[in-house]
Amino acid sequence: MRCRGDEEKLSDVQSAWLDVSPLPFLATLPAVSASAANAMDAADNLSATTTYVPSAMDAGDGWAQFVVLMVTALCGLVGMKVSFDGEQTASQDAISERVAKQVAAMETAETIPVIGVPLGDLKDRLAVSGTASSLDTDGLLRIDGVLSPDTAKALLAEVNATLERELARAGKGSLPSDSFGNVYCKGNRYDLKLPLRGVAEAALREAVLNMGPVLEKVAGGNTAKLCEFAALVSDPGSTRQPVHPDTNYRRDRCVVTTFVALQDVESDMGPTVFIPGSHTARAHLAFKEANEVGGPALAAPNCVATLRTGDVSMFDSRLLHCGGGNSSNKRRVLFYFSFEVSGKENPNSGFSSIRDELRGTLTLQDLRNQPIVETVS
Ligand SMILES: O=C(O)CCC(=O)C(=O)O
Repeated sequence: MRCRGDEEKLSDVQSAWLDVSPLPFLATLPAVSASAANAMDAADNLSATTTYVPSAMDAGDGWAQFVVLMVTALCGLVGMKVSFDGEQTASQDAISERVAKQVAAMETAETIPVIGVPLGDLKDRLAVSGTASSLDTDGLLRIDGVLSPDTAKALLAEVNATLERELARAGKGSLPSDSFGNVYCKGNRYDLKLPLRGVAEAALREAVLNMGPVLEKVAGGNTAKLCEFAALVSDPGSTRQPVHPDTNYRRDRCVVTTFVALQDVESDMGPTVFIPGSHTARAHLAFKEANEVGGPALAAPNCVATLRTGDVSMFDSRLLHCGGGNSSNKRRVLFYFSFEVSGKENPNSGFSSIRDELRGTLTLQDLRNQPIVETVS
């Protein structure tokens, strides 16, 4: 997902570097080192008053000078790689340290339940308004039974198969950004962008149809645009993320995100931790003032979103939250989608987790109106 952490920015740079990795050239070095030495000698012999003009490639020392240039470039690149590796380790260490301090700061905070509204209750207009207003006050709401067990099961199988295929496609290289989003604490954790077809499309339409009236209220009407469509996969051993908002503070809500459990999320599977009410200016200020590792924002009551299959946590993207560490032996998969609130600017619209061909193309209206193209059997 989400707010790009330092760790992610570094790994992006590193991936870019790996794309131009010089290592294959190293194998050819012994063969060219003699010419390089000759070229260096030649360079030493240049008089101080001589203006240096590179030789043509077909001149006697043209190739040798080329080799000198390559060696110099290689040394630079190897230096950069060593430096990036060091910086990335330092960044991961810094994140782990931040998480440890946050956990300590939250140790005495009360954990409160989020009461789920059963989907069936939302047939009533007043219930819709009441549920939607939790997003104003708490930045968080829960609706139970949004996806049918069959749809959730079929989508889980589809996500697992797509992830396997995409990881095989990436091989040993970095994960391609056309199918993976940024996520804090990678390694056993993936943000997999989904194509809008088959089971994934059917599941999106089913969820949007079921929650339509609430979504319409919280996202400023049916013109709200789909801006994220992906799955968060946390495998056993994935570590707790730092508490963060997905959008830095701004006065108005601009994005609403829905996490849907594709299997039961039990307490040892690293449920999402939310701090209700932390979407406000006061909470963001307190969070920043305490360097994001202490203070009243983290000491406030929090919710641990254990869910049953098909249940939903919906939250304002300014809300402070984090994915927990998965200490179980089960994979945790959340299907998720976000809508930009109509008329509000989404600062992350250029890089949020949605496949490029879908970015900015679908409204809530489109998804509520059009028929489900492929039903889940
Ligand atoms: O995994 C989760 O429960 C939440 C993930 C999250 O907040 C993030 O990746 O930004």
